[in-house]
Amino acid sequence: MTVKDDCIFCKIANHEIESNYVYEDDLVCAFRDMSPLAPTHVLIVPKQHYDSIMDDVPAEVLAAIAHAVKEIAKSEGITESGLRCVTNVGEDGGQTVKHFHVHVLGGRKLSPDMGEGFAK
Ligand code: DGP
Repeated sequence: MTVKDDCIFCKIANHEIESNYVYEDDLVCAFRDMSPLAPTHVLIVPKQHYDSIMDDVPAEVLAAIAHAVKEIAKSEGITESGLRCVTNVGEDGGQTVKHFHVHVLGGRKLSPDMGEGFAK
């Protein structure tokens, strides 16, 4: 298992630090963002460390993330109303935590210009 000692999302994903979890399986876990931009704002995080989606993320981890999106949508009751998935990469992408994560936002009508606090 590749984890980084100084990575907050490695610690949360592996329960070294507890968080507000909404979903978990063998490969990923999901917890509520500490600065929510919508009624549902969940972060899906692989248990192994990858810097971003640009890293060598195995297909099974990407599939687990896609599965988690659907399970979270169901449990949050936003399958029909819709949602947005975002993954930020690097400086220009506004990535602040250097552990690959996918934001799942929903529960209100989101701006079509992607300006939900991700565009500075
Ligand atoms: P990004 O800009 O894509 O790297 O977003 C990182 C998000 O992670 C940001 O919305 C705030 C959230 N976040 C950072 N540290 C923590 C933490 O310790 N716990 C939780 N729940 N969320 C965090």
